[in-house]
Amino acid sequence: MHELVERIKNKDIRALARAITMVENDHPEKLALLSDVFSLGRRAFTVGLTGSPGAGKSSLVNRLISQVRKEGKTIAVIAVDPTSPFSGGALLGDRVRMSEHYTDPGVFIRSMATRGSLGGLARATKDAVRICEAFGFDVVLVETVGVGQSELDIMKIVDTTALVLTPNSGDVLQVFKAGIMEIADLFVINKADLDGVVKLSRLLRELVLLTADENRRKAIVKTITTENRGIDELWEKMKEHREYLYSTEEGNQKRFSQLELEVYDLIREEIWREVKGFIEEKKGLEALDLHADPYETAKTWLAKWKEEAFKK
Ligand SMILES: Nc1nc2c(ncn2[C@@H]2O[C@H](COP(=O)(O)OP(=O)(O)OP(=O)(O)O)[C@@H](O)[C@H]2O)c(=O)[nH]1
Ligand SMILES: [Mg+2]
Repeated sequence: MHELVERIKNKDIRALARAITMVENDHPEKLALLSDVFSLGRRAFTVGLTGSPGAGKSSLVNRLISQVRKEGKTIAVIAVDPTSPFSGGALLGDRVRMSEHYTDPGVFIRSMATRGSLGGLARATKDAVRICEAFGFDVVLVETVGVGQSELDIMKIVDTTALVLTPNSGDVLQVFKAGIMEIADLFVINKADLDGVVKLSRLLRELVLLTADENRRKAIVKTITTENRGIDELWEKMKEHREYLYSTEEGNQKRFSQLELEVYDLIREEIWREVKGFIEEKKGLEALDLHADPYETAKTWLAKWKEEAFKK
């Protein structure tokens, strides 16, 4: 077994941090490491929180950490910022928001940034979640800012995805965005102390009814993090969703699609790595001029790579 995984197994927090850096940076040993990580067979309850910038995700995470700790469980938090190439920097505010937990050995908080991982940020995040699971955390929580593709990716990564909305913003429109109703397993109306709660929750309820399958209606929970309200209910609903995943056919179906997607993602990443390596080795694109046909070029190099690959 990989030396680092041995250390992770024995709850070495520095090994944990080091392994996450390796997946973030696409270290050549990444896949071997992850395979060992997976073979430990440790699983956690994985939860995603996504929503617009400033919706209160980190404040919710902070409260959820307390909730989980109250139950005597350990928790890892991965904060993903798809807008920042640096891990750590954007999290300065969060350090303040979650400061009470930084000295708790049952809590691990880590930020991730884009930094050009081959499989993309979603892939690196999934790997980081796996590493946290291998360490033995009971709960792994991923916070990701809902911009662009990232909020749709989160559903591939975790068991339970909560979409955080607020009543005072353009968030009402958020729910009409393609795919949003589908990715969210439950909805959080945070900042429920502000005006507009009634309107937003009515709209959400209608949408939930419209899109509900027969067996499960998605929960809507109101929270006010500043007053620590609604957090216990939110945590209950999250756990209920997990129950559903592990006890019903539809839940199983969702887990199966996640697995399938992951296998395809890994294959795509691996093939891309190989083909790119092959082209670079042959300095294939260096002679390209600006009028080159990208379709033809891609086809030609794929064919060359295939020919070589079959010879092996
Ligand atoms: N009134 C009110 N303000 C809140 C509530 N929850 C969070 N806030 C405030 O909203 C602001 C943003 O909170 P964050 O927790 O940083 O939000 P976030 O979604 O993590 O933000 P990003 O990570 O930057 O996308 C802060 O000033 C919080 O104090 C709430 O329930 N009510
Ligand atoms: Mg945040």
